[in-house]
Amino acid sequence: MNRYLDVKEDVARAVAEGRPVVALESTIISHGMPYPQNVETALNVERIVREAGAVPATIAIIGGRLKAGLSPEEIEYFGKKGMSITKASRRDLSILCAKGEDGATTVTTTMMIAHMAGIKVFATGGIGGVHRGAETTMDISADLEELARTPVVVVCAGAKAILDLGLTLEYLETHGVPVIGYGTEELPAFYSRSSGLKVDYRMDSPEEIAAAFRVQTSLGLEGGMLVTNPIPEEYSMDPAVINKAIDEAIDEMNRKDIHGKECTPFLLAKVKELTGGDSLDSNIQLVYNNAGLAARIAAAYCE
Ligand code: PSU
Ligand code: MN
Repeated sequence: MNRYLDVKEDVARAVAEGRPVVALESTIISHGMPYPQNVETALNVERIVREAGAVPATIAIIGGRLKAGLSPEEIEYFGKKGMSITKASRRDLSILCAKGEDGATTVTTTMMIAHMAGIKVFATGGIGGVHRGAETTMDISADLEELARTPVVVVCAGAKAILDLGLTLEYLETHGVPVIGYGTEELPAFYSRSSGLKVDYRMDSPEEIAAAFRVQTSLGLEGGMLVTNPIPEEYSMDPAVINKAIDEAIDEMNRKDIHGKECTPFLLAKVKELTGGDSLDSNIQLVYNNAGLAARIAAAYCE
């Protein structure tokens, strides 16, 4: 057993008995949403996963321990500390463990810790990707590398147009990551149901996705699978409104010379500010939608 890993008791039992478990990330709590909506959302997501018959495992680093499964008090702690917690990517993991510090796990580190704990399915909002202008900044999220190397199914609502979605798909193709559209042929763009770009495969049931992932792991292929689940119609937003806010946010980011790991949290917060409460509400609803689908995929995988 990994000496840095703490698997919460109900999570460990479910994994050992081959019952469905869904991993959830903590950067979405600390850096993705404001307090107290972040805590409320994180707790609701856990409830949705439970109601769908799976065990939720919110993942984080606390005092240098890799945690697969948090208590409600620990979720509250992450939500309250917010952006003052270190946003932990692959390169931060060993340092935070050695120093005994806290870290909020991104898609990258959540996949890593989920895999260490034997969890196959992970639900989030949006993934990181190739940033606009990456041809000069080389800002490409470590999330894409992790999808290429770690065998976990990641369920998201596509990616925000703060990224270059076309280049993100190209990168995933190069690295052999299948991109599945759940009930759609088009890549969802987080706040809206389509980016106008095509996914690799459309699948219409959790069973179909679980079967494909089972083959992928049986073959011993490296890497995960990206399931993109469009935001429910009633919560989707006008792409023109969102895109205007994104363009403004990127302009301000460049003017302020923000770069590296600060880019994504800055853009997320700015877009939220520019679009008012609407975008936060949509964001919350799409996470709930992804949690339910992830639980059904995890259940189908365990059949
Ligand atoms: N995109 C979102 N919401 C988020 C993130 C991305 O719409 O909360 C977070 C996730 O934790 C993701 C991380 O893994 O940002 C990517 O950061 P970066 O671009 O620095 O790799
Ligand atoms: Mn980056």
